[in-house]
Amino acid sequence: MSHLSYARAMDSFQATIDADSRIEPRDAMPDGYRKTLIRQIAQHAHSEIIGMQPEGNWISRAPSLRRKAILMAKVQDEAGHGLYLYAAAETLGVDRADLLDMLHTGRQKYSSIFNYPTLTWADIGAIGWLVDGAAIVNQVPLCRCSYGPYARAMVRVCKEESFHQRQGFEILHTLSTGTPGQQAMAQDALDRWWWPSLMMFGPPDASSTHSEQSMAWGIKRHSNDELRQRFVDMTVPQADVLGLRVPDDGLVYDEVTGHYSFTQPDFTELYEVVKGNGPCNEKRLATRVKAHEDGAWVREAAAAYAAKQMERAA
Ligand code: FAQ
Repeated sequence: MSHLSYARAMDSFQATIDADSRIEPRDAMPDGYRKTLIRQIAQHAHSEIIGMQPEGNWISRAPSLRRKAILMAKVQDEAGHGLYLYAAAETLGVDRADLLDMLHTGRQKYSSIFNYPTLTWADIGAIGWLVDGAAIVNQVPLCRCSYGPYARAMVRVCKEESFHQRQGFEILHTLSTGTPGQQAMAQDALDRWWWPSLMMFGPPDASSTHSEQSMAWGIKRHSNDELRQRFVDMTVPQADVLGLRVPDDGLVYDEVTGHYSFTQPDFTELYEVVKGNGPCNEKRLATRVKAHEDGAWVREAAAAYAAKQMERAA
């Protein structure tokens, strides 16, 4: 592309962003915009499929057939979200096999939250309520992301996350209105999942390397701290309904602003988990790599079948 046509293409990109319209796969876009989207969408897709593990671990131990059926459907939804997201990333010119390879070799990240263990059944409630709750707060604005395929994928994902959040709340509601032992189990799950859930929103704004540029490009619509605040404001009243105590002595509701002030999570823990030093990082990655290797014959069979079909059609 000549200098002049490149400059025109970039003007057209900027005009689309300024008009708050959508960029589509065939539109010209700056390299940085493409790279940022590939990074974020891939990390998001990886999170969805790694995120199947902490809950999948409880499918065989769910306390009733009804709970088992619901949990299986939820975990299956997460796999589906991964597929929509890998498909959205592929519209940017990358191959999902390469993205998976980057996940498996630690060159691309996935969400810190999935490196914590699910110790009791109440953790399944806490994941649905808090983790899917945080995912909704983060992802609803992504439905307005400037990149069309990502924004459209988010619409369906958010609808499903909404069901997931309610099922988690309902599990905890059952436990928190149950026996003293069940109530204690629900409280313990909230105590352990509260801080990692706040970390899901990423580093504080002052340390967020990508936020400013991503917001200028309309990829992110709100900063990490804005979304973290929104999550706290939404979740604390729900904890009250459950009769559970959010484990933060610094939590105060401000009548004037209409927001809660709250204690920030320990961000050194977030950085450590992201570096690979969380309680389950090694296990999650090893399980994922094994699943990929065990599934090689399925990919090979599908490719052989497709080749045979093409040969016949020719
Ligand atoms: N974990 O400059 P920023 C789900 C990295 S929901 C790991 O602020 P950015 C549903 C970040 O990549 C979870 N890494 O970055 C579900 C960057 O690293 P890099 C997935 C983190 O991108 C529920 C560096 O730190 N959701 O799966 C984390 O502007 C239940 C600097 O940070 C999404 O991915 C973290 N928590 O903002 C599934 C949503 N935070 O690449 C199963 C889409 C930050 O420079 C069960 N993503 N980092 O080396 C986003 O909205 C953004 O990417 C943020 C980070 C907000 C996560």
